[in-house]
Amino acid sequence: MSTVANHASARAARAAETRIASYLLTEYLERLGVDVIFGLCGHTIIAFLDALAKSRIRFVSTRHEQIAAHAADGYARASGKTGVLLTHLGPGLINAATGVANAALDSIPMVVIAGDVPSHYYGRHPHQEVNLHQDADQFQIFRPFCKRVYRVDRVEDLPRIVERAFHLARAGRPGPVLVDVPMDIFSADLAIDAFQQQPATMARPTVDGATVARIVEALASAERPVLYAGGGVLSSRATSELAALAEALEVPVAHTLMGKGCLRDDHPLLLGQTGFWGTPISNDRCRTADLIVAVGTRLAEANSSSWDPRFTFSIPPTRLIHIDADEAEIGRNYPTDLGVVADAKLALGALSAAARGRSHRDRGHLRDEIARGRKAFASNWDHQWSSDQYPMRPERILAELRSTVPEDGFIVTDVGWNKNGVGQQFPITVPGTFITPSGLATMGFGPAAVLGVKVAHPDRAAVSLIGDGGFSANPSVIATAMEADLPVVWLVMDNVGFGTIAGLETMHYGSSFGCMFERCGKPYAVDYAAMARSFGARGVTIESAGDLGPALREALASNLPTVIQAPMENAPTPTPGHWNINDIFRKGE
Ligand SMILES: Cc1ncc(C[n+]2csc(CCOP(=O)(O)OP(=O)(O)O)c2C)c(N)n1
Repeated sequence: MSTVANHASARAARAAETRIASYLLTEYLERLGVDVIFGLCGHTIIAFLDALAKSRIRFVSTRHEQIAAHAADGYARASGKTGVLLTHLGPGLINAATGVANAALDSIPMVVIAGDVPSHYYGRHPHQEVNLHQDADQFQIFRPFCKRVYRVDRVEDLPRIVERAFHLARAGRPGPVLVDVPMDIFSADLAIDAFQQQPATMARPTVDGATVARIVEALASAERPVLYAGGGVLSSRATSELAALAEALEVPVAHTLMGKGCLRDDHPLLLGQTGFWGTPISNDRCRTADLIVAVGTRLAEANSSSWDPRFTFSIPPTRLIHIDADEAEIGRNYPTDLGVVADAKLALGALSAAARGRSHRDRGHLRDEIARGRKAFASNWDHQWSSDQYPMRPERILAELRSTVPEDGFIVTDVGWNKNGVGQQFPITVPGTFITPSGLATMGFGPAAVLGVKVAHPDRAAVSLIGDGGFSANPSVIATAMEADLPVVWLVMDNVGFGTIAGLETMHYGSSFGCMFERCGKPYAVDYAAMARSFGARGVTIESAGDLGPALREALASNLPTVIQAPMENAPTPTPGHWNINDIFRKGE
């Protein structure tokens, strides 16, 4: 036989050779560098689970799909990789929706693989399908918050769709992509070489030389410029470029909640967070700036004091230059002098290189003003760092956390005093160590996301700082931490209620109806520490303020997941900015 004929027959033999799609899929995921998948089983995905069991990929099984989604989200934030989530259809998919939407609104790359009803039951409304008014359409539930929702109708499409999903999750502005797989497709035969194409290596968009020169000139000649950093600065790992630019032109840096950690907390040019839960010096400097260069931010409501020009940003007359990966964000809330679609790291790198050694306008006593402004605000609460009060002051809880968790340890918050207080008052010195839900602000994020953070960095401390409301929303995180052997710490700030909302209701209506935990008219306290012990984990109840430091040290040194329950006064976080909801509430008879 000729060589040509030999090759042709070998090709034909290969084409005829098939394997079950699930096995080819897990091998492809391995080649993409996926090392962990978070999820929860169901009959639609056990064929894939069988393949997963035979692969090198770790599977972290949770007791609720929202937990799996937040854990995949936390893993993506801490590792810089794409988080992967596996869910069953119907109830599983819907349970996951909150977690996936949370990741979407914080621009976290994620691929969701969901099982679906068998493709041959199209239109017959089989078991657990969400149908009634549409046929075979349940994957559309994810449409408003996913970059793409794919349903795989033929097994031959699976390789191309999975490749597209991993490409799109990271390209441009990152976010989740859904791959919905009818369960028969997982078990169908597919040519062994079907999974060929890898997602393209992407060069990220940068800024052209003329625009770089224009921005640097604008910053250097402005009288009161501010650099405003959002989460995009951290996710693109651009913090050293930001510091270099700020230092070269002596420009102060303000940041969003997601941007916290963009400069070391003790950096003399750091103003702090803006907005409702921001700091006065940051709000004042932004409001009175003649130029703001905003990078990797949506200029979202909470950090912009509901866009009310009296509090955080007054644009115009302030001129705004906005650099973002997503062109849709530019000009959304403020008239913008110059919009630049670029990767934050490349943009800040180019700007800092052009700014190096360049002269700039005299900044007067800028550093002294910042130091004075920060100190004056801190004097409202820094005396509470050593408060012996019990139930504890929240500030004392932060102080104990800072003195026990290593600088490179992760602080993962939820919503409530924990998020607002840490964003405003907690010193972060290592970029990326503060992880928080910002856009959707989902209660229940913190206790679950910390699991993914620990999977990404098993050798670093990971503490979830949460309220008792957020923690009790889904305490089965303890079971997952035990099963997956993830020695994380949950520090529960226990004020026996949904404290932040109770405070808001009390302020406007003089009552906290529906916000506190009560039984027969009395506070209903739950022993979360005992609950943790019932899972086989460690559980510690703090009985005096002085107990917390040692308890944290022991928890971090132990190799077991630990719940620390710290009874806490429901004291509000200071709100130097504004939130328009406070103008909306009206009290009737
Ligand atoms: C899923 C979800 N439901 C409701 C809310 C509204 N919400 C914001 S803060 C909060 C209270 C959180 O209570 P807790 O976890 O105890 O923290 P605390 O406010 O007491 O510090 C609630 C219910 C939310 N953000 N997410």
